[in-house]
Amino acid sequence: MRVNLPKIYPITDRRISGLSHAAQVERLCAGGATFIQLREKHLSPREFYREAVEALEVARSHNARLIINDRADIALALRADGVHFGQDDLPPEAARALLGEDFIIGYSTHNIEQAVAVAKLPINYIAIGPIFSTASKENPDPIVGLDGLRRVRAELGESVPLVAIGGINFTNARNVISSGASAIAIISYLLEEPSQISARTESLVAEVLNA
Ligand code: TZP
Ligand code: MG
Repeated sequence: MRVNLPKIYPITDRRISGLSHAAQVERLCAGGATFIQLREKHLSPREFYREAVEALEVARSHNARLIINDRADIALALRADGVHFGQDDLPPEAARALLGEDFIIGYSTHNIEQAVAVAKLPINYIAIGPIFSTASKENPDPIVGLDGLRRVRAELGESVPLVAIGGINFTNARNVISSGASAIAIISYLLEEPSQISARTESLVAEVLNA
């Protein structure tokens, strides 16, 4: 399991930002993001594909990597950099067979048992959350907390790329990283003020640089 993750991993949301995926990627990259996930829960696959083509062009122009949430078919059709699955999506083994060895596959988990169970699968990083309470996900799982994150890190060992998600912002970011996260995935803190997306990204990248 290997992928070189930057510490900041923004995730797009059209409803929170009021912007297209491409416009969000543009603002996030302008602030220094280099690894971004497109997350789309409402558009049809065809509409999402169209938006993702544009977003990928923007990402490529900034040398940023782009991960597609939920949809291996769209990720493959686009030749994106990777795909991110939850517990109800395509099994990672099936996705690996479809996508090949070079695709990044990330997998969301919500407790220590799930995180340990998926560590043997052909994936590149494990996500764990929600660390804190979040309004960006429908029906979120119980809060994992920083203690839970520390326990997951201790169980997995130091070498597993571990992404923390859920309720992370400027104020708690350093604590999340010092509790064992390789990277922090963020939706609302970066997107809720559309005019501040680049500025918030830039200050967060600086905040965690030496965390
Ligand atoms: N999975 C666990 S929490 C979450 C997802 C997709 C939402 C994170 O959004 P925010 O706004 O950074 O709390
Ligand atoms: Mg999913």
